Formats: sequence, C-alpha cells, structure tokens
Amino acid sequence: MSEPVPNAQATGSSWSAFLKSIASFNGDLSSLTAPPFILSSTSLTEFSSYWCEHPSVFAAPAREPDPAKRALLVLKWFLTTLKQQYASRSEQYGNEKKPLNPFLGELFLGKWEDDAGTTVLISEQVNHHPPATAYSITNESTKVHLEGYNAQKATFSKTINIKQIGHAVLTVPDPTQDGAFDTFLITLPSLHVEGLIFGAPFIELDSASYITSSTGYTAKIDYSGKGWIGGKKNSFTATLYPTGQEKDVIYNCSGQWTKAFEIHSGPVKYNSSKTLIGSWDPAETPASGLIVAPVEKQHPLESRRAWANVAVGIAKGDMDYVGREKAKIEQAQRAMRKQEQSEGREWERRYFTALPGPDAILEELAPVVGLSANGDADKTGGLWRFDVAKEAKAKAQKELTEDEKADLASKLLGQ
Ligand code: HC3
Repeated sequence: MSEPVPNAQATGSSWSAFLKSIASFNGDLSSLTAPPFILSSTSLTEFSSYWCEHPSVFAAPAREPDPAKRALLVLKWFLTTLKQQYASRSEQYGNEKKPLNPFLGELFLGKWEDDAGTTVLISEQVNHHPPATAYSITNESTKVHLEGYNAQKATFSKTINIKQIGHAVLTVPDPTQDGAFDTFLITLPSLHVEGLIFGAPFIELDSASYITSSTGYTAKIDYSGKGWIGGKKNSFTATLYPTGQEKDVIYNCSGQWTKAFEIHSGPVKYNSSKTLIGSWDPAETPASGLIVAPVEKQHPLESRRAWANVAVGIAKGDMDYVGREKAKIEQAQRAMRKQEQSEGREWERRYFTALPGPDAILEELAPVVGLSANGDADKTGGLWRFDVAKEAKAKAQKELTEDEKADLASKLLGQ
C-alpha cells in the first residue's frame, strides 16, 4: 500500500460535509451518511471470507505433531489473514469504503477449492440491533474449523476508532491422537481509520490482540503504525510463549501485515539469520479465489442476490435508486420483526444458535486474553455458536423453486 493520495472526488464539499458529520456521529457506523463515491456494494457478511484466503495455510496446523509448532502455524495463519481483512479493499491507495449494513438473516455462502481440498464458508447476520455477523469455515480434508462472531463499537476522537467485539475459535485436530484437538481462542484487534483528511481512508490496527490455546501457548500480537518519529505503517511484532510466561518467548514474528514478515525462534532481541525459521510474502502466494454460486442460483437471503439492485445503483452513482432499494429492504425487515413480535417468536437463524448458558471454551481460555466469559453476548445479541444440526437441516432442504424464491424476496426484502 502506498502513501494516501488525495482522492479527487473527495476534495469537494460533500467530503467536508462528511468529515463534519463524522465529528458528531453517535457511534452507530450504519448511521454514517457517507457520500456516494465512498459507498461500497459489498456487505459486511462477505468480510468473513477474509479469514481464509489461503486455505493451505489455514489447514497446515493439522499436519504438525508438535503442539508449540502447531501454535506457531496458527499464529502464522492469523498474521496472513490481516492483509485481506484490513487492507485488501484499499491496496493501491486509501479507498476504504463504507460497506453495506447487513439485514438480519443475511447469508454469504461460498467455498474454496484448491490444494487444501474443499473449504466451506458460511457467514450469517445473526443480529441487527446491534449488528453482529457470525461465521464458520471448515476445511473438509483436515477438519480444521474456525467459527466466531463480531460486532463493532465506534467512537470519534481525531478519527473513527473501532473496537471489535466478539472473538473467533479455531479447532485443530491433533495428528498424534485420534479424536483429540486443540482449541485456539482468538481476540480481534481494535483499529482506526487513517487518511480521512486526504479523502483516502485506510485502516491501521491498534494496541494488541491475542491467540491462546488449550495446549498452553499464547501469542501476543503488538501492532504499530507510522509514528511521528519513524516506524513503518501496518507493522507488528508477535511473540509466542507458554501461557502465563510472557518473557519466555519460544518464537517471534515481525514485519508488516500488508507486506512480508519473518518468523524466528527465541525472543526478538536475538533475531538474526541463525534464528530465522520461516517467512511470508503475500506477493509470492496469491490468495485462492472464493467460489460463490451465480446470483440466480442463490437463496433470496444471500447477500449478493439480496443487494443486487442496490449494487447496480451504487455502480451507476444513482443514489435515489439506491435509497429506494435500501428502503424496500428496511421496510420489509421492520414489518417482519413486528410480525414476529406479535406472534411471540424470534427470527430463526439458519446456521447459528445463541448459547443459553456458559461456554466451556470461554470459561477456560477467556481470562487469559482479557475476554469476558459471556462472550460479550449483551453487545452482540448472543454468544453465537455454529449449529451443526441446523447446517444439516439446511443441507437437507430441497432447493427453492423460482416462485418460492420470489415469495420470500417479496416478504422479507420487499422486492
Ligand atoms: C470499520 C469498517 C466496518 C467493519 C470492518 C471489520 C472490522 C469487519 C469485520 C472484519 O473481519 C474486519 C473488518 C475490516 C474493516 C472494517 C471496516 C473498515 C471501514 C468500515 C467503516 C464502517 C467505514 C467507515 C467509513 C469510511 C468512509 C471512513 O471508510
């Protein structure tokens, strides 16, 4: 990513009006009224795919017999996802746009087919107020499985600052013991928007995030940007140590999450060519493309089908049309919620269920990384876990006919 270049469209009065509106916004990102050229036609449900654009790196820990090295491979995979997650939309220059705010029940489904076999992605908007997205990613050959959910809390101080609420859980089968697996609890970094003043927004990650495992290893990833007195943007240093012994670093990784990084054994201060045991350069490993069904084959609640008209409006810059198409969805969704309320029921999530009680993984691992044991359920509408029974039910359902799809689109999306 190069330096932010002032965006020609963003030098006008609409951008200054936008900057003024940000300074007084209430923390609800969906209520930000951004100028047309900064609107994206991609919904936040699609962002879940960023966790796995290199399926072979995702699946690699399942082949490693040593638990410390397995934890290192998990850290490596996490670090390789950061570029996709936080910079892939603004790689050339800062042009991070405002994504579509998903409706309750919105789905984004896809798969990767490559050397790692088939890896399946399921992403669902599980809550609307406050908005929360849940996801499940499974590599079918190794059974490596990631699931999690996230919401965002924004504040304004000099720029937009975002605290991510939620967490992810990675399950990796232990290749040395049939049926055994390691569990990794992953926290989500805070971030802020840079380059706003130039009309060239991009993301910088803040402070630290953690990965802690049931096998007794913890990784701490410290993020830093370009400061007043030097440093490179999108930098990080990560250390892996036995849980509770932060000073006994076994491995460390450092570099730029948008560029290359190195992996060394031992603590950072001894890093040399002798301690170098690996590296990663995204330029050398192109991401595997996600395969998504053609829009006409999709379920009416699948993101790209549901937002197709809005996307056309955004591409044409026809904001009246965008406004009308968005309003149809919002009104139909409001009517649906009213009906559910009057019937004393809730929208049935298709793939995820809110846990009614405590979660064993969080009870064991959350205190290590400063997460709350209730998974911040009060801020995400629930402690969401992937429900295999629901997945089986969804799989067993026969494909909807065109008439059934049209009925659903009309009832749920006003289309
Ligand atoms: C803050 C953000 C929406 C949330 C995005 C999240 C945190 C979503 C979960 C993904 O796993 C990681 C991720 C990456 C980027 C985050 C987005 C960046 C910008 C967007 C704001 C709502 C847009 C702010 C408007 C503008 C014009 C300044 O870009």
